Amino acid sequence: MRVFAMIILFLFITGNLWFVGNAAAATDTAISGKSRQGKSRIAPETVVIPGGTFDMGSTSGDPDERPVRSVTLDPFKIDVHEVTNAEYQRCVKAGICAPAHYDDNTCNVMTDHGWWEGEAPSVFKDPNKPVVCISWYEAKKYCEWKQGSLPTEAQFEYAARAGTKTKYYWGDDPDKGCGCANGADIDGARIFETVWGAQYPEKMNCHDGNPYTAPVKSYKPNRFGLYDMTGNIWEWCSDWYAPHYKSGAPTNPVGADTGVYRVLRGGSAESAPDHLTTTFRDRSMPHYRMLYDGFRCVYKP
Ligand SMILES: [Ca+2]
Ligand SMILES: [Ca+2]
Repeated sequence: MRVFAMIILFLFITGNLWFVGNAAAATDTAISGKSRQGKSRIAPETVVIPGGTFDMGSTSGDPDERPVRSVTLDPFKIDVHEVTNAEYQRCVKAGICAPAHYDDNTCNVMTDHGWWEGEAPSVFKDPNKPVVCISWYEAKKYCEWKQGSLPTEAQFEYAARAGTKTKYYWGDDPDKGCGCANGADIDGARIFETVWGAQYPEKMNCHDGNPYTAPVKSYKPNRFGLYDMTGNIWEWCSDWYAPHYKSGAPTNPVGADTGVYRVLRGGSAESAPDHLTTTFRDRSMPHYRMLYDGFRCVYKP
């Protein structure tokens, strides 16, 4: 399921970055890009999500999105955007967090030899972009430093839906998502076709402006005012992954009691539309670090 990341990163590393097109990304010029000092101008922000009951999962998605069940959540507070490189660096400077693993050959990137643990391209290190190459343990430590925690999978889906019942927070049509999310789009397809001579199999048929990660808050927020709950980077959740949900109507569910993988949610810049839905579930081993995996935190309101 990480094939798109493999392809895109291969093209980047081999110097085939000729991305054009920036038609639809709703970039806020007030917050995008670096300052002259190269520091982030994006402030940490949170929003309180009201408690409520919603139908979690999907009958039209993958089998692990079932059974659809009625979930009730207490109110919680959540980061408005993904944790940025600049924010994470503050935890590093405080002596709490280990540096993001961009250059120590412990992050999984792609070269012409395939997936291996190598150095992350510099395009991922912008202070306003989400921190990646972070294990689940490292994400958890950051959130605890912030006196929060990683979101549960139920909290993430509830926050991502923001009251909607459609596949995406903007509706059911992935081709209308390019102002709303950084996913696999036409430009990713163009890069792919140029080098590989084949059709990019699945994509949003529009231009989202970013073949790699984008600065946080580059796209429209959902109804809760949250950015990039769909796309840009996958986000670690606190739950162990299980191949199906427990049935019933739980309140504040926390996932499986134990497992091998931790849940990742939301899809990323390398994700095809089927992986960008509000219900799609990805997973990874908690010690694993990937170029498109990051996180945000939740807090008590
Ligand atoms: Ca994209
Ligand atoms: Ca995201």
